[in-house]
Order: sequence, then structure tokens, then C-alpha cells
Amino acid sequence: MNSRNTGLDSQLSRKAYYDRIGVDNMTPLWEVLGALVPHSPKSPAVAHLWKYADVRQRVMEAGTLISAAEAERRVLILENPGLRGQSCITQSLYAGLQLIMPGEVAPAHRHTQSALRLVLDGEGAYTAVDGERTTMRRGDFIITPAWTWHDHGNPGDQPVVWLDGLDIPIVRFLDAGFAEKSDSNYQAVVRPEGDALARYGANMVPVDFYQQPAEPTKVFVYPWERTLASLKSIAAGSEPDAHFGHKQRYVNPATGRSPMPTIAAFSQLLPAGFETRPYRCTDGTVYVCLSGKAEASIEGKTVRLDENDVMVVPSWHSHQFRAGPDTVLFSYSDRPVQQALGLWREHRA
Ligand code: 1HN
Repeated sequence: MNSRNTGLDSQLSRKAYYDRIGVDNMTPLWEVLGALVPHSPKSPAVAHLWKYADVRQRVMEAGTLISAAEAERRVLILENPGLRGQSCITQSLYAGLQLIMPGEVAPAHRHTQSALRLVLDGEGAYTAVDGERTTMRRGDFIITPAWTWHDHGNPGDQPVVWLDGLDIPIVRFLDAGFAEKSDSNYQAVVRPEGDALARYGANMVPVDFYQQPAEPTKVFVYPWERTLASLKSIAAGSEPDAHFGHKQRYVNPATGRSPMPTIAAFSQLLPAGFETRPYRCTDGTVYVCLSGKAEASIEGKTVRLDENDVMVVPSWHSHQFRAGPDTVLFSYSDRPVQQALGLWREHRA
């Protein structure tokens, strides 16, 4: 009898063999090769939409149960339904909704994970990064690069909610996580508000300032007012791109690279009634509707985006948008990591 036949005998003898080699912590490649080396990306993450109108109340409820100081950060993590229990929205990125109540502080700390904030709801809070505070206004895109001290506070009279985006799964994957708490709740403010933007974010940098390509930008706030003004000017004077509408990427103005080495961020204006052509890319992307309304179709399934809704589109999922009124979408992804590794691909249908 052929010892390599594929009948029941061989199935059983293979299984017995797998059990024997398992004792030595070995396993046969040929049983898993297809899954390890897929023909195209097959993410365990799924597309999902968090309607802000539905989750806002849940976030506010956390404000009655635990203080920001006790929680350190009072955040509801947005977990991808395909990745429950892993604290991530895509395989490489984290997202959460953070709440800070009037009078509260979220104490100073730093860590090797990089963070972005997108301010969604309420006003009067501030975040401090590396010795400078910035008032948080709706639509502001604020960054906390790796290992920079940061704390938040709300001296105002309204609850303030923002979206946090971090590279937690990337740092976890690399086993490169470090963190430190400050002895004091606040970091010392050593520069006036607006200093970083004036020095590094006005098409000039200090005369002797040079950065290595991987260094994060010193500009840590990209004010909504400026983003919206440029998108509107661009839209007023040109035709939208078929796949993106009017889409800009946020950069470190000193290098032209992404603001932080692990996370790219984008803003796009879709003119009223405009429909983008189907598009897919290998960077799973988190979208937030900042103004307007749109329909999003992901692999043929259509959902409706309203202000402050958060939607995740996993790697290689074809998606397109149809704007109601003029609509602005913010988004972030791990694109700079994939590009640095030569892995990034897109397909414009
Ligand atoms: C963090 O430092 C913040 O500073 C928010 O606001 C969310 C999630 C995990 C680890 C650190 C913040 C975070 C975080």
C-alpha cells in the first residue's frame, strides 16, 4: 500500500504524527500555509460603524461611575467586533472615546505608544504636550508623539469628548512598550499657547532646526479652522479627485512625512452630492464624519454617516462615499508603517 495515500489511514497516521511532534513544540507548515500566505489580505477585522448619537449616552454614563483621576484616562475603547478582547479597532490600531468632565484632570504621563486626538464634542478642555497647552476645539487634530509627557484638563463647564487613536497594537506586537507616570498631575507649562504652531507650523522652522526622517513633528495641534479653510479653498478652485474628493494628508511640515512615524492622518472634503469611485488599500482605516452627512458603501453594504460617527474599514475592503451636503471626513491608518516596509498597496477602481 502506498504510504502517502490520502485515505482515512493516512489522515489518522498524520494526525498521530502531528500529536507526536507537538510534544516538541513543532507543527506542520503544510496545514497552515494557505492561511499564513494569503493570496490577498483576509483581515479578521470587520467593517463597523459606531453611531455617535447611540454611544454618546454610554460615554456620559462613565462620567457618573468613575473620575478621570481614578481611571487615569476615562475612555471607552472601540473594539472591532472581529477582534473583541484585544483593545483594537484594526489589527494595528486602537481607538477610544475619552470623556473629561468640568473640573477634572487626567494626570501627566508618557509612554512609547503614539497618540492622536480628534476633538468631537464640547469645549473648554485643554491638552498639554511637552510643556505647552492647547485649548481643544471641535475638529482639532492633536498629536502626542511617543515618549512625550501629556495631560488633559477641563477648566470649562461642559463635558468634553474626543476620539483617541493610538498605535498600541503595533507597540504590543513589537514588545516595545514603556510608560512612566509623573509625580504631579500637571506638567509645568514652559511655553505660551500657540508657540509650537508659530515656530514650526507657519511654513518656517527655527534657523538651526533639522530633523531626522523618523522624528515626529513639533507641531502638535492642527487646528480645525485651518484645515477647513484650506479644504474649502481647494474645493472652490478645482474638481474633486474621482476616488478621494478633495483629500489632504496631515504632515510634519519640516519633513513632509506623517506627523508621527506609525500613524497617518487625513482630511477630505466631499462636495455636496459627490460620489467617490470604489477604492481599497492595505491600510485598514478609521473614518470620522466631522461635518455634513454621507453614505458609505463597504464591500456593497451601505451605511449612513452623520456628524461624529466613527467607522472602520479593514484592509483591502472596497469602499466608496456619497456625500449629502458638503461633507468633511477625518481618517487615520498605519500607512506610514506599511510604506516604510514596502508593503502598502492600493487599488483605484
Ligand atoms: C493614553 O495615554 C491616553 O493620554 C488615552 O489621553 C488613551 C490608551 C492606552 C494607553 C494610553 C491619553 C490611552 C492612553
